[in-house]
Amino acid sequence: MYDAKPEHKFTFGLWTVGHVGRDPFGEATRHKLTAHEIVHMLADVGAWGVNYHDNDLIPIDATQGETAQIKRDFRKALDDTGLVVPMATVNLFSDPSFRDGAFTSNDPKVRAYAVQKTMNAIDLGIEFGATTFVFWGGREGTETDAGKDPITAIKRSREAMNYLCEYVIDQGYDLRFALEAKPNEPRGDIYNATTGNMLAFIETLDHSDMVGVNPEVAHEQMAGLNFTHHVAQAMEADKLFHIDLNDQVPGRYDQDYRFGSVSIKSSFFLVKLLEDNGYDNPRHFDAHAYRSSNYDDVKAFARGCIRNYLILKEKAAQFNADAEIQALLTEIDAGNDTMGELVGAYSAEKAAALRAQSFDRAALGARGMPYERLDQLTIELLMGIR
Ligand code: GLT
Ligand code: MN
Ligand code: MN
Repeated sequence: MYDAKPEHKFTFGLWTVGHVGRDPFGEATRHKLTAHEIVHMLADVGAWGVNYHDNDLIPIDATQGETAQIKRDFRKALDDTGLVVPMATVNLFSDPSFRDGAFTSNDPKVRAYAVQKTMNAIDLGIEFGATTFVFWGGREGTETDAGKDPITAIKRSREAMNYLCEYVIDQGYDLRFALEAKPNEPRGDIYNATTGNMLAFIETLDHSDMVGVNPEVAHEQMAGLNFTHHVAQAMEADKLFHIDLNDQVPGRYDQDYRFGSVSIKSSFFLVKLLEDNGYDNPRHFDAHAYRSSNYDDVKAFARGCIRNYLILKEKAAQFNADAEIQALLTEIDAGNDTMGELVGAYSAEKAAALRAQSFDRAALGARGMPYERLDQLTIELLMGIR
């Protein structure tokens, strides 16, 4: 019951189960695992794939010899376990050279280094089969707007993305980009703070067709926003290339909790949205275990992410099959197409007919809306008594 299958496309990053528990106030509480060990742990919990930043796999100062050895070990772990690498990304936030941004830095040398590092990270992703490349610009922002012009920042981001799209096309790679928004942390404020910002930005790119989004639950919830609505906008625009699943108490620092562990109801509506609409890209858990966990408990964490998704998927199917719930939905839905002669696609005739129409405002305002009943049924279903 609730076991992962390849078609679920459950993935974890090396940095997720490999998180050593370091936080701004304290040192590591777990020893560092090798990529090889992480891949085996992920295979044990039933994951389909593993993702990485360039420097999760290859330390930034590794020699050529070390790099070759790491790649051999990683390849062997993938071969031994059957795990795939669907996504890769680049670390443009840890090194002090990126302390004031990478693509949006005021220093042209830093911007050039960031683009070079990304080209190398793209090559490293392609080498292990990645077809999606994520951009999370953790340092692309400010603590004070005195020193950076936000309009210039948008232009610099665009220039970098256009360059890198051309690079991918030039190399003949089969790779799409997925942009990940976050409102703040580690910067005071991060540019393109929400998935909606990213969607608007993408439309201004030269190759917008190859660029989509990678929304993360915690990042919209940190800002107190409805994550499901953001994901819906991305899906409707055919831009949901990837998704970072985790959980988060709104208004806090980025907690990256186990998926489904905090906000059961909104996680349910998210899973329902994804499943009802045939989402078929990776389901990536970008989360990490509590700092108090040892590696046995980290495994429990990873299994919990998977189980919670699959339990909520089952609940979504139950919701769709529940006669009482469906009857209420039919009652609520007053018919989408019944005013088609007045609205829908505009024509001068329709506008004239609409103007001539009179509406019974009192009747419209008095129509019953049994959302309390519907929500209570949803809650009872989620609490397991339906
Ligand atoms: C980092 C961040 C995540 C991003 C990762 C990809 S790194 O852990 O908090 O949200 O998805 O760069
Ligand atoms: Mn993320
Ligand atoms: Mn996060």
